[in-house]
Amino acid sequence: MPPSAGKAQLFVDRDYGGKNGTLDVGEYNISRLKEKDQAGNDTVSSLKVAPGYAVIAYTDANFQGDSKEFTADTPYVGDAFNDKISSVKVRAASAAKDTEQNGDDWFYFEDSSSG
Ligand SMILES: [Ca+2]
Repeated sequence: MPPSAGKAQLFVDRDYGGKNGTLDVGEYNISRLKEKDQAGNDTVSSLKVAPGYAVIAYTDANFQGDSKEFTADTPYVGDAFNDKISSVKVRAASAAKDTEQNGDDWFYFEDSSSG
């Protein structure tokens, strides 16, 4: 199931439960998102990511501390990040790779139908 809106959705409880907030592409300090019915600082336990996008979660504000990239729906973010996420970045998952390839995607194309 994709996020209900936006490109990512953060949930306070495991298995996509409890209060939650949706995010579009961007960089967020979670403390600034703290509103009723949204996921607050140091509360996130699960998250959803729209296909083709990535969430990079940080244990501290301003994208500091430990970080982990999530590129798929995650029913539990893991002990290292549970109730510790304080800032997140949401971006297209292919953005970094596209930059590295510098427009040379053509040469990586393979026709799988030819065996
Ligand atoms: Ca939680």
